[in-house]
Amino acid sequence: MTLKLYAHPLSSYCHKALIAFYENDTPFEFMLVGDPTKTDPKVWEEFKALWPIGKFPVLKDTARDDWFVPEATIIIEYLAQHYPGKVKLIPDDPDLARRVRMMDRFFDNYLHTPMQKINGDKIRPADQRDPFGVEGARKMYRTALDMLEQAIDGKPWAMGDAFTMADCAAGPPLFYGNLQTPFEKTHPEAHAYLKRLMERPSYARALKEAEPYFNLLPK
Ligand SMILES: N[C@@H](CCC(=O)N[C@@H](CS)C(=O)NCC(=O)O)C(=O)O
Repeated sequence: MTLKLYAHPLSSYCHKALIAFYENDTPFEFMLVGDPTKTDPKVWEEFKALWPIGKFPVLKDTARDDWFVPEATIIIEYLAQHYPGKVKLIPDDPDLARRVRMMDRFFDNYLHTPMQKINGDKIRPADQRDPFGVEGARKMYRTALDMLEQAIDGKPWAMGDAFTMADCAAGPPLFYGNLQTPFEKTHPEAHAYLKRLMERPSYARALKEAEPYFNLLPK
């Protein structure tokens, strides 16, 4: 297989990249990392050599001199450029593309980062928790959700009728954020959007693959 994706099925940023793969049925090999009991040590070494930062997903393209591509957004950009499919996750129009990238940053920075902070704090030892940081993360998540509630305004997807990279970015932090603090009652539009995302076959598939690992989620 030409494309190798170093990823874990439970990881929210891997979901973002997986949605892009599944939207266009792009073939790839899933290289499991991040599970000490199941990760092949050779795969882990390969992954750490590629990207010592140690965060997944990371893509390796063996058809292009083993180019490696870290960061979910950049992986989606790479697929759009080198392995385009029927669903154009980055529009051709430069202004539309810039708006998609802006929404991608919005979802990553103001929903995804706070969601990770809140979850990450739960698995810290009790004496190393960061209530001040978590409080800030909750406020940021809530502000971004308020903005999304207004912005989505009955649109099927973040940018309107077209499903784009912005929707790949939106699904995971909304899904995990809603598990932390359900928002169906407080943010019905954002919740209906999450439901559409979860029913979309690409994200439904990524979630199905994550199911066996849900027991590992911090309570
Ligand atoms: N900026 C990265 C973030 C990736 C990230 O945070 N990945 C998490 C999983 S969702 C991870 O690798 N966690 C493992 C670790 O930090 O050791 C991206 O956009 O892909």
